[in-house]
Amino acid sequence: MSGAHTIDAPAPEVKSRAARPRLFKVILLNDDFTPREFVVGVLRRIFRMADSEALGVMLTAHRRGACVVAVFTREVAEEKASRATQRGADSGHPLTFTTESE
Ligand code: TYC
Repeated sequence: MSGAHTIDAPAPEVKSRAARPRLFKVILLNDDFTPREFVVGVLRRIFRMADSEALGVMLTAHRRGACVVAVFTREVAEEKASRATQRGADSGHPLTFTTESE
């Protein structure tokens, strides 16, 4: 109880949530239609990857069905996944990026 001479400590769970925000993975999904070079271009532009890194991520998604691209705070992950997916849609490709809580 709070009185004139006591100060309540913040609840521990509130404190740790603020210090370590939840992280979200951006995941690239394979499809049968988007050209490989287009996928590499999107990874380079939106996720600022080097060519070799983008090629590796694209090939992993192509072979295994999906690949983790990067990890961000929720807001950044959702914004990047949405922009990257929209790039494909703008060019008529079904390219899809999703997000998932870590
Ligand atoms: N599978 C696509 C093709 O053969 C290339 C591709 C790779 C598409 C990865 C999406 O996430 C992807 N043209």
